[in-house]
Amino acid sequence: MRNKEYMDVLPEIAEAIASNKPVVTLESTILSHGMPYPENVDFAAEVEKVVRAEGAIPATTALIGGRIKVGLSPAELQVMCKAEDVGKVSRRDMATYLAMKKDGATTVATTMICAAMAGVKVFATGGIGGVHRHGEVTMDVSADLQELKQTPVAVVCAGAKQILDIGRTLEYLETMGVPVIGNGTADFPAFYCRKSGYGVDYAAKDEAEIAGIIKTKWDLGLEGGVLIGNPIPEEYALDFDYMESVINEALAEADAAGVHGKNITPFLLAKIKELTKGVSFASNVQLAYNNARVAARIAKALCELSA
Ligand code: PSU
Ligand code: MN
Repeated sequence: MRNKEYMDVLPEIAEAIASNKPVVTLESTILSHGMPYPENVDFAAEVEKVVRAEGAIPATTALIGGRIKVGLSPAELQVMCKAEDVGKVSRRDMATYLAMKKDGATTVATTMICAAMAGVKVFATGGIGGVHRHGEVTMDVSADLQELKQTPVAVVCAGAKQILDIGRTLEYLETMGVPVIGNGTADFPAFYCRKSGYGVDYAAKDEAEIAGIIKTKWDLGLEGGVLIGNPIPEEYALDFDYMESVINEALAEADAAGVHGKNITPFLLAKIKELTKGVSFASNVQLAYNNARVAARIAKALCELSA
């Protein structure tokens, strides 16, 4: 494979990977299409600090000027946050964006691909994509789920937003053989809410246990990733029924506007922001910091296990 020819890894990250030091990958779609500018600039800097405070190295990924970037400079982070002419790149878009030298933000699926190519094993995000409501009719199933089946990266998330059919999302992951582990919880979280009403496969007591499961899966030669559901801190959690009403309104607006395909998730995220008048943004930021912290601890524990 010649994928390294397309990739720039920041020296600090390359050195850490080569010497078994903890690295945590972060995605850029959350910046370009999930958060408003300029608030996302502070978030982008702060989430990297959270990873460093735990003794790990942050590696935000993006496609810029025909190159896969693993680790962004402050100027490149700014490009992703401003998001002027920055597309949303999932697995199917990757080759086109690189060949056409278009700038693109990486989704969970694409960030996993970039991480695996670079040799990074742990990734922190906000929420994953999944089976959309009525997905059994529309066949709108995020490529994130297929990626978890095939690409060996552990993804720490706060579950999935109620914009999705969480039950079917978990069914899909079960079929694909993806372990769904709760960090100190038996409930798969629902992003703004600590519980979705659906269980995880195993409620791990801490990051060391999670690292043990990840290592064992890969030692066995089982392909693909591991999904870790890490609930939003109690003090930032929002009411489930309130979010349900907001999301139903957002879904009705999407329906009326005829939005579909790759635009539906960004459309719904923007609507939720608008309808909750920014309350949801504070929660979104805090859950992402919390995921970055836990991902850094898992990355450290994995390094210790393979030392
Ligand atoms: N869900 C969120 N916030 C996000 C996303 C999803 O709560 O920012 C982004 C992630 O990058 C995820 C992508 O990988 O949307 C999924 O998009 P789609 O449903 O089109 O696969
Ligand atoms: Mn989709």
